[in-house]
Amino acid sequence: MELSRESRIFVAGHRGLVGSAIWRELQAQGYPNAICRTRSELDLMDSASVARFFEIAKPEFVFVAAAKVGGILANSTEPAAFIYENLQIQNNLINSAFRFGVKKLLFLGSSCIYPKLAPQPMKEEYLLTGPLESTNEWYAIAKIAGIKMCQAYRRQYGCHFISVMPTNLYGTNDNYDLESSHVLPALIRKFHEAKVRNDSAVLCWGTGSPMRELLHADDLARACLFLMEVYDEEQLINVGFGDETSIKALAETVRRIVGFEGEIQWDRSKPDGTPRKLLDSSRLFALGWKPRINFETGIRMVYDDFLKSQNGLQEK
Ligand code: GFB
Repeated sequence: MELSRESRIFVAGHRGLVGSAIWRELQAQGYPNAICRTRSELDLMDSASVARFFEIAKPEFVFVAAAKVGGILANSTEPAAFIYENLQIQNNLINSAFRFGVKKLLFLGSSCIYPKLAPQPMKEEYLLTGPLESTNEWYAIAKIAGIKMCQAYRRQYGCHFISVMPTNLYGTNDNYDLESSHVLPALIRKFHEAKVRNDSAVLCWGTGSPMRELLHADDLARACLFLMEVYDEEQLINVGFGDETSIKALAETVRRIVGFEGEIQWDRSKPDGTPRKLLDSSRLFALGWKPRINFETGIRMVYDDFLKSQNGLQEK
């Protein structure tokens, strides 16, 4: 079951935040037969194309990092796209992995699969014990279906399919579109542009009181490779940082790192979302894995990347 240097490893979604981090980690660790396909080469929404790809490329290990993702606003305004595209992509990948004898598949979910008011920190067994957060229930239902697909294929066909639940993520190749992004890239862009324009204030969403746990995607990628090697259970497994921050404190940290001197204002017409979602990652930590990138270092890394990519940034 173990990965070898010769293994054919398919990273679905290799251009996204998570997939690109997994791809870089595979390159860094030296897997010459890692496989990727762009959207124009392989439409993951199309089951026949996905099946044909598996038949020909014969991947042995699969990371399911392809998904339609977005922040709190995109999730609440595009419910149909979030549920349909995610179900379609993951069904195609998981079923083809079964049909064409993939040795092991790792499905990536999200911490929003847990009930909105789950006890904190959230343990894996809290799945399906209460109502979901309404802003992202469509995405969460698709991700829960993915977990259940992996469990069902494992039970009925003995497939080695595992599910990994990351906390809120940030890192290289993030989405900086202010309507559809997650909070950290949005804050980096807002504070940077406000500094350049010499604005007196930046408007952030909600009340600033929600708590979020943030993990750098490079840490998640290392965890995914680690779990692909060592984990083979039906139960999903959490991947978090182990600590959380308020959105207000996050905004203040980004303001300091960017060097913006104006004030922070809060737009209370925008949703707060879940009050807290701290993962209990003790099962992962007990296996011997720990994150390496702390919050301050991670935000500095992301701001550096943002500055480097400034010229290519599409204005919205
Ligand atoms: O990261 P985010 O969009 O998603 O928002 P969630 C986190 C918090 O930051 C919310 C606040 O309380 C937002 O109101 N926030 C403040 C902002 N200013 C901004 C801003 O300028 N932009 C954004 N986007 N937020 C997502 C889910 O929930 O978490 C997804 O929608 C997924 O399904 C992801 O599960 C991990 O953390 O609330």
